[in-house]
Amino acid sequence: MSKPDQSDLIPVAGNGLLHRRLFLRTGLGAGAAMLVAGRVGAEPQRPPWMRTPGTGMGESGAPSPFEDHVVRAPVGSQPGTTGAGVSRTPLQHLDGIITPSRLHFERHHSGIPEIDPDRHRLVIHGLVDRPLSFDAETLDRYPQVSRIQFLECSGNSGALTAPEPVDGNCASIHGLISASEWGGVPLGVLLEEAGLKPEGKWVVAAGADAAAMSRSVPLEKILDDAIVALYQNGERLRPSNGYPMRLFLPGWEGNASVKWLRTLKVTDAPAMAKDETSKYSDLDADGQARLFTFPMGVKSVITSPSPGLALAGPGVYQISGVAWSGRGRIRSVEVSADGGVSWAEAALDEHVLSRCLTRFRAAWQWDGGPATLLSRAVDETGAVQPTRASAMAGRAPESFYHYNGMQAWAVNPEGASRNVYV
Ligand SMILES: Nc1nc2c(c(=O)[nH]1)N[C@H]1C(S)=C(S)[C@@H](COP(=O)(O)O)O[C@H]1N2
Ligand SMILES: [Mo]
Repeated sequence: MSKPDQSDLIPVAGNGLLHRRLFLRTGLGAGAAMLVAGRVGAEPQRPPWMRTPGTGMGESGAPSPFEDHVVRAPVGSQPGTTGAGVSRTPLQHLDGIITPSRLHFERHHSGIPEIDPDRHRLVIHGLVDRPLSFDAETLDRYPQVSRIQFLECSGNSGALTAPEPVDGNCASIHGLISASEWGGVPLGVLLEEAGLKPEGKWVVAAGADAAAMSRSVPLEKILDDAIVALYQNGERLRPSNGYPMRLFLPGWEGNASVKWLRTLKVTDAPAMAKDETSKYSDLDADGQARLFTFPMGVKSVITSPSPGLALAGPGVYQISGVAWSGRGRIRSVEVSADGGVSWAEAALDEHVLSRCLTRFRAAWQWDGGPATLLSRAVDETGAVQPTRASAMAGRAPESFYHYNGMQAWAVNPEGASRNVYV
């Protein structure tokens, strides 16, 4: 077996960051694994589970019981309610770019309706020639597309707008983002069938939940890439994510992707619904509120190491995380181990998709001393993820939607990380 090439261990940025080629090589001679593996003297003993046949097949799979800590958490609802709140994706326990459906974050305004698909209809009306009604079975007969893309609540990462750093982890601070393969019917196809009137400029989407949550969406977006999603990671949508159908607007704030989609009304102006006026709008320091901030900004977060995942001791580690942008593909991600003084370019995994999570990795030789880890993403439009200071500039103190500043994790000599501001 070949030894790790010592030239790979030469730091390329401060406090131990190594060249990303440690992750770009595969096969014999890929040194990174050999730097951390334990040595053995002989062939290992057969473990007990090899001595009797295993359990049988089942109709539905479940994760290993040894993985039962990998759940959506924290889960919380407004006082006095059970269904007006969120549950968060445990980003710190996941790898790759797809969120398992059972771990997709949830944001409900009035709980999950129990919808019988045979009794659910999507109605398209308003400024159209022919109002139309569709059930899920009918929609299955239309052309369908697949989009592997993220969905992010615009309240995600808003905890970082607090004046003092909160004691949180990846899930509690950034867990309102998930990525799935969404399958469904392009909305342009359905609107064409209904016949758009020339005065139509907006589409007001409303859900079949008790909140009847509604949002206004400009017609250009609807005709560009919006779908009525029916499938999530190959199976029907989960009830929590909109079963049997939801609006899916790639790259745009999650709130506008109306779940349990019931009506689409073509109008000449936005409806000024609760969730586009009093909520999900951005208050500036001068008292002006900005409405309709649709695309989510370029952002990234290091998921490992992160709070709750302690380093075992000095040595070589993989820094890993996710980056995304509502405006297209991720172009590059840089990481810093010295609080942003110096930066090293991270390696990106193979799948770099538009408006999707992109996985990045960097090699880091931790000397056991204090370190502050940061990541900074750049998207294909050239937009650079801002520092916390510039992300906060001009915001009213109580404004917390659409925050995309950099996350800093301080690693202490015990190997534990915590949220800090730099
Ligand atoms: N009908 C309806 N649609 C809805 C919501 C809702 O409460 N009701 N929540 C919105 C918000 S704020 C977000 S962030 C996303 C969350 O989608 P998810 O629960 O599938 O993650 O759905 C949006 N669509
Ligand atoms: Mo949201």
